[in-house]
Amino acid sequence: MPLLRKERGFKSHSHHTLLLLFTPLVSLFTLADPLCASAMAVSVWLDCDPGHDDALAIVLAAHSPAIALAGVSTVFGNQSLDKTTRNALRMLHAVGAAVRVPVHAGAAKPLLRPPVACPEIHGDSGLNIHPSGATLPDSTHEARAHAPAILCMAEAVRSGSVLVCTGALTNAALMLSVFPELAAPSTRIVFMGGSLGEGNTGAVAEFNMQVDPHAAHIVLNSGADVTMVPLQVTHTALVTEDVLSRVRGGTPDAPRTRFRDTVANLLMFFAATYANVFGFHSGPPLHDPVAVAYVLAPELFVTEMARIDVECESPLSYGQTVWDRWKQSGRAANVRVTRSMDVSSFWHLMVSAIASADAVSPLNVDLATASYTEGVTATVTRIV
Ligand SMILES: [Ca+2]
Repeated sequence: MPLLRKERGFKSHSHHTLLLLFTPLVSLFTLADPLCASAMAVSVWLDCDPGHDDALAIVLAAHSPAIALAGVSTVFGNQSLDKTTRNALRMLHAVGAAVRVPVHAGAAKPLLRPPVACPEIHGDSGLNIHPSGATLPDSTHEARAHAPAILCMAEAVRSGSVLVCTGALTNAALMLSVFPELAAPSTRIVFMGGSLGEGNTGAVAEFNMQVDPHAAHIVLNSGADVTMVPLQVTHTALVTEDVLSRVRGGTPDAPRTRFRDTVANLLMFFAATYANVFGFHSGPPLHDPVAVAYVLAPELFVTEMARIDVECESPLSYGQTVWDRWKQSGRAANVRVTRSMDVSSFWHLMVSAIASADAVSPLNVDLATASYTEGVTATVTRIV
């Protein structure tokens, strides 16, 4: 039996192949007939801490025809909860999804450890933009406050949504603890985080795991169907100059829009901090959309069932995802770990989603002279 296998995933390969071939066509159906698109889409609840790579995860989740984005919840992490919530609202506004996708503010601090933030990578706002770019405007919408985030998240999961986590696992751990009936294989959780080797916040710990290792422990030992997207995979999704060019429109004479320009300038800020802090000079790794891409197109990934435990106590290595590669512990596998992905196809999905968002973004509309309705193709403002 081979150690590695191609993932069969949540839907058939033939559907995905058709989807790739006819993405522009399907995008039209999304606008013209939401029921047509939703009939074939996987429902996703995105739990995030935007964050530059979370921002692109929002683009991918909100603008992939094969995903129906049921809701977004936020967590402390890249910045304080207030800031990550504001950033989620700003990105959903920018992609023209502020009305159809509700935002819920979740946990402001880890279960046990003191809260942290990551301004050295994401800036004071959590979503700083390159100085050459325009400011990302605030949304006119606010986070929903009628019920706790984990209650709404649980309702979505109960209805079949896949929970995609791109920040600390605090909200997911709280949901599984408060609603223990969801700690079962029918609950599907895909998270960006962990490492099978070196870390990015310390020698061996990845940031999302290190900031709340106790939450990660709860999720990994919950009995849910858990998939981990570790650094070894996300570090293959580098925002190269070629990727940046495609984000801007693909060709030198492609129409530049405020939306594309904003996304490019967010990525340029991210590129600068990753170059300064980690020495990534070929472009920063766009971690979080990779977890969304796994739900969208699992056939692009090679996966392996594995035993993963989280170190919660050691001052030297807390947050380390300890990978029992050679099954020395004798304990059962508890996590599906992605080991590699088709990087070219990942960028095809990401760039297609950016094009879809660009078509309806209110950032492309001069609101002083034109009206704007969410989901309707925007009048593009070209930047010269
Ligand atoms: Ca994140």
